[in-house]
Amino acid sequence: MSFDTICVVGLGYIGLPTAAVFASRKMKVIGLDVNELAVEVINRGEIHIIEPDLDMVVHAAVTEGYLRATTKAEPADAFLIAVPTPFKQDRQPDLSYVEAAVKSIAAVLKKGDLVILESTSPVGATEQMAKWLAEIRSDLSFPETHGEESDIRIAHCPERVLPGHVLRELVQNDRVIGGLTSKCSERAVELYSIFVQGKCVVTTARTAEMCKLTENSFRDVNIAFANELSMICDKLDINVWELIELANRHPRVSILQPGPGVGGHCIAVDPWFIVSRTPAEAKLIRTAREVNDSKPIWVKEKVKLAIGEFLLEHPDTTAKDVKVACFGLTFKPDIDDLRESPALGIVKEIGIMHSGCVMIVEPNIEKLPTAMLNRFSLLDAQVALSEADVVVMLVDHSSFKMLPRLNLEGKKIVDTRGVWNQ
Ligand code: SAJ
Repeated sequence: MSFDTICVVGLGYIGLPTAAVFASRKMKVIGLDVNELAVEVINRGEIHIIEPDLDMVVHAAVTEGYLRATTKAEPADAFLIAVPTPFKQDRQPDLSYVEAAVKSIAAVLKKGDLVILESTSPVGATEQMAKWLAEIRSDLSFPETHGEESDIRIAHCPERVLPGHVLRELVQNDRVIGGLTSKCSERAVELYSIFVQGKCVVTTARTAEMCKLTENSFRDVNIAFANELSMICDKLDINVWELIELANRHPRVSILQPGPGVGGHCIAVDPWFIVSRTPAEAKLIRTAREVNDSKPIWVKEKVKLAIGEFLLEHPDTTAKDVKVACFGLTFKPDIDDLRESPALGIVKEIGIMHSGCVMIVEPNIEKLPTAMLNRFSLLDAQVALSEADVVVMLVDHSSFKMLPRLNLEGKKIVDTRGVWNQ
């Protein structure tokens, strides 16, 4: 049985591109979201998030009539849940958005439907999702009680796309598909085969959940290693960028790059889902999180030292006169996303710690968040460089790498990304 209508619940950074890609394959797609504004924007053929080329794909999908957004659940043959899964204050996973999403579709479910959890989730979340549905729809049977004969098929298929490359990676990446039964997996493979060119690899739901958490924890641990090296090298007066470049010449060594800390919505969150389930065992994963979380504080201290050194070298100057220029606010290079950005946190801290002028250079945004307007000014790179006494490099945007080094002479430099490492 093929799919007639697909419903994507949650039209954010994952849900909207996924909905648009299904629609681009001429599938009838309903996008369900609680955000009325987002629904309105999408139904105009526009987008409310930033992702290269997504505007064109959504525009085509909406104008051709394949994609429609709504705030009210409608019947479909497959439901993909792509809502946020943050953690709570105590770093325990917060599944309240998944619960709300599942409850919003429960009433329209019918025999034969497939429900997929795409959101990154702690181990056991897919089983929990099935339980929530079963509690509401006791007239339907679910895999936990009816196995392969269940009315509703349930699977976990974590998204794995890299922000900035979502449309390409959605199609090309392999997918890990963990059904609660084999038939659940088979049905989910059928669904993703509509657009996925990579392999759809089948496993259990728990393994699929752990697989996604493992991928992001692997990256977090490796970035923590690089960040720890950067702090060690700073103490030992060694250029960490040169060190990594040299060590990576070994055929079996591939160290990642240090930075101001780890940002984004996934890598700084997902490892805690493992720690929360197995706190006694997940020692390395927890420590890596702590190392990466401590890096912005270390950077702030470096800036404080740099300001102090500048003052020592310029005895006639007071702290109020020292101008600091911060390069980059986003959570990684060449994007415009400020959410969970260590650079943003560091800049705000500098604004509190330092009494003088703090300039910001961020070529990927047009204006600063309103709350920052009073304290900071957004300037062109050349202007900020010529004015600054202390230069803080926080994000290695491509355009920053082209800045002439000559302009740095006489300035104190804190380079967290190795852009000026020579
Ligand atoms: N970072 C470093 N040094 C590095 C690499 C990254 O400091 O060498 C920093 C970045 O600057 C950024 C943070 O880590 O602040 C995360 O950036 P990222 O590019 O590593 O990852 P995300 O958060 O954009 O996307 C990750 C990806 N996961 C992996 O690469 C294992 C993506 O494939 C996932 O789909 C995504 O998380 C997600 O949604 O889970």
